[in-house]
Amino acid sequence: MSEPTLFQKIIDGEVDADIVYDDDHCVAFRDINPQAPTHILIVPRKPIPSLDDLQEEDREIVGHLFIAARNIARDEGLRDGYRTVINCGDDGGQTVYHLHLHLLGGRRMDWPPG
Ligand code: D5M
Repeated sequence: MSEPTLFQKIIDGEVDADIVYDDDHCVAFRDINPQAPTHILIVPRKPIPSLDDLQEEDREIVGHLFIAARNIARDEGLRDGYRTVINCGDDGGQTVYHLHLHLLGGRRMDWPPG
């Protein structure tokens, strides 16, 4: 068995995090290095390494992550909009290989991203 990722340890309660939401399918916590006034990571409990590893059977999980993001954005009061991001692989800027959706808000976002 491979070593559990940092996010798996957060899900399992072995590493502390500022958890803002959790349910049967996902856990959401504040990013330790926030890139916006609100920066939350929404992580499926299933340890899917990256977007590139998604299987057909994961359709519902992915939809669930986005519905959770919408609900958390409302709870965080992001009335003027927000951004969701999934980094995939080295060129995509992924550093933790447990799929996660970034929810960023509270400031105006630039485009294109860096
Ligand atoms: O995003 C990985 C993100 O994970 C990055 O924005 C920092 C964040 N991070 C790293 N360690 C922690 C802990 N311990 N708590 C909360 N957030 C953390 P990626 O898309 O893989 O680059």
